[in-house]
Amino acid sequence: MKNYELWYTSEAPYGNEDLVFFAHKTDVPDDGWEKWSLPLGNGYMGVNVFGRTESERLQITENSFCNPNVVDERYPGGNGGLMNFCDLYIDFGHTGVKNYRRSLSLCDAVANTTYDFEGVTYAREHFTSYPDRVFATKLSASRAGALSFTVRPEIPFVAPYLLKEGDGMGRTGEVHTNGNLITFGGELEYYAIQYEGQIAVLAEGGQIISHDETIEVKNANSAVLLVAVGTNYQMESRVFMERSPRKKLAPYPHPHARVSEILENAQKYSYAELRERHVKDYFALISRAEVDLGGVCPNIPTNELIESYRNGENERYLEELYFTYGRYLLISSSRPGTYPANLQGTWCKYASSPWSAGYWHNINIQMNYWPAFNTNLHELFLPYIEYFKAYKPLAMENADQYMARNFPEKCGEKGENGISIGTAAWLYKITGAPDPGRGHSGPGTGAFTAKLFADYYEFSLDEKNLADAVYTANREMAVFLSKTLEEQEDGTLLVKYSESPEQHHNGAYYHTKGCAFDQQMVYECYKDTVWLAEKLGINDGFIEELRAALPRLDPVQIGASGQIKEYREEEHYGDIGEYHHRHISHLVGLYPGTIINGNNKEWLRAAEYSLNERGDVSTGWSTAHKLNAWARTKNGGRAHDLLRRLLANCTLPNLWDTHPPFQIDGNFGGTAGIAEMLLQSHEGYVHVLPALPECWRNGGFTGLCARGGFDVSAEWRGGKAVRVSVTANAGGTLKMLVGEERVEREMLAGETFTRNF
Ligand code: FUC
Repeated sequence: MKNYELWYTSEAPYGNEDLVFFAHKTDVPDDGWEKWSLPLGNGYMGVNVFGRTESERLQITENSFCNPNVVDERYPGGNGGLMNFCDLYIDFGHTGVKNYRRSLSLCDAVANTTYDFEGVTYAREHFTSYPDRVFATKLSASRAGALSFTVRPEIPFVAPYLLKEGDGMGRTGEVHTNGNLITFGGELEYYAIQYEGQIAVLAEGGQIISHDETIEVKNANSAVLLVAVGTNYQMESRVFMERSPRKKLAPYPHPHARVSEILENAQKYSYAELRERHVKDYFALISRAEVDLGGVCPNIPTNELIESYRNGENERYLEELYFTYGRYLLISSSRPGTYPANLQGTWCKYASSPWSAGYWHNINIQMNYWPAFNTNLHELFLPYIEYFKAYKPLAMENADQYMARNFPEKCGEKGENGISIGTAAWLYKITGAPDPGRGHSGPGTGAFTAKLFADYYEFSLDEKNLADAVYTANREMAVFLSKTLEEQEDGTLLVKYSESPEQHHNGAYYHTKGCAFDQQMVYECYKDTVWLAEKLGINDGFIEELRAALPRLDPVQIGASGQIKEYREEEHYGDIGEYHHRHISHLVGLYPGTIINGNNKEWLRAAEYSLNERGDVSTGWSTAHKLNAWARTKNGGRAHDLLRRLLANCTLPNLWDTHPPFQIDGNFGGTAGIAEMLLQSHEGYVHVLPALPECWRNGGFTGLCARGGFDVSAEWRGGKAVRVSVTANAGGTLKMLVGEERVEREMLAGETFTRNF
């Protein structure tokens, strides 16, 4: 692996440091945290490292630490949601330091800060370990006995209420010390979340002095801090089904015992062993896939690297780095046994995060998982599968209620109406499809989610989760959607209450029947359900019904301008809705769906027309969606235009994507998009280098994934593949297109086939 590293010559600055509520429509970022801090994470927690020398700030997030999302007139878009768990300060009092450098290595997921102060070189190293569930920091100094500091956790936002008196969203918190251990914790009132964190301070040489709320280390040679955190949250159905907020977690034990156990277990290892266990675990994932565009690591800090990219320099290296970083961020925020990655991954410094750091289901959560499939990180989707299993009973109840209210004539018995998944969701509740005229995103959002499951299976061939997760998600969604359809006079079946996500017309959300988004998503869901049923040998009346309905969905219509119509009632592009709206919901059949593909050139041309009219100028995630869409049209040049925009305009100095504000979906969508330019497999064959831009003259990749369980590596020169290597994880027929050449081959499970071209 090349040396992929983010690095800087100064610490994360102060700037709106006290920002508590992110007024996300006013673009007032917390400079230090949002733009310059470096994120670590193991799924259990996220840590932002500021690299400061006077007083280091290590800001810790735990994903279940949420208030509800409430609408408050002062903060448009709602307020609440995920909250900062703790700020861990380490006071050194070092000012005016020299030879400063801080970095985050993507090769081993370790952050470092080094500098000279009064003739001594100080070094800090940090990582979050998935196998041992702790955040670890090692502090050292070049001169024996020169290391002195104070560890000072601060529990932010401790107050009897969050927004206004009596709002029920208060927080308690206390810090205690005992020998070399600091314990902090309390309750987040609304859901009665009990939380605790423990910090073990281990010093080599010198003295450890504990005060009421801090621990001082004096004249040590080196020291190690180990941090474990937890809450009493458990991702179980009863949490979603229990209506009373304070009872949701009532049966679950206080996290004290578990946090203590984690910290005790971690202390059985030396720091070097913990580090080794962490690196081994992380490297196994990050090294599975790599993209080499011929980039050469320049000796300039990452913020300058982005600047230079804007001027047309160091482009290939930053693109490779960005690809690797997207995979790094997903590994850091979504591991088996933890929670899914939210809108900000797993990083939140606020009392109230932008869009509550929720799971938003009309594009954002889907985008988070796109790179899991094509960049060889399949198991990182498992947290979402577990989340789905937990919220499913509520999704069924949502479907029952939606049907009873809006389609009484079609409403089945309780539990017979499938599942409904609306846009907004958190670890404590999910919403269903909106009632007629009330929401901004049609019932297709649920199928958009089911698509993740189908993709997960097509890439991973994980038979274990096929029947009760992948198939269930699709079939139950198909059941719900089938009841939302209304038969038209010409026999077409249209979603009766339909919205193209967040599209506006004349200043209001536009409500209609059978918009492209809903029709395409229903189509994809039916198609996937039928295919999965065939895999499982299921062929019942309902599957027959879906087969018969597919040709009547009319999901793609071409309008008078040559566009894919977003609305059936539109004639020319832009007749209805915002011309340059950020969502490209009418093109979900192009990506991540597959119905608009190269087998129907007319549709593909129409999709290109719509993409061009929508324009390239947009927010982070939207740019990433367009990048993937252009890759699917196999236009590498246009796909690269979008990648360039993403990096030049929507990327912060710490390489986080910005909407603005920071949203992680753009990072994930961008990473998936780079892979999509290099390898595709949605047209019944593996297409190697389908959308290679001219500026990627020579290069290679390893370990990208194609549907059917194929891992692919390739090298190209002068824009042409010279060598392709495919491993068939499950065996089967490999059909492949390389340049103009079609290759077909029967393969055994585990077999690797390599060919020069
Ligand atoms: C969708 C988008 C918004 C924002 C929000 C979190 O609703 O339309 O732009 O990204 O998610």
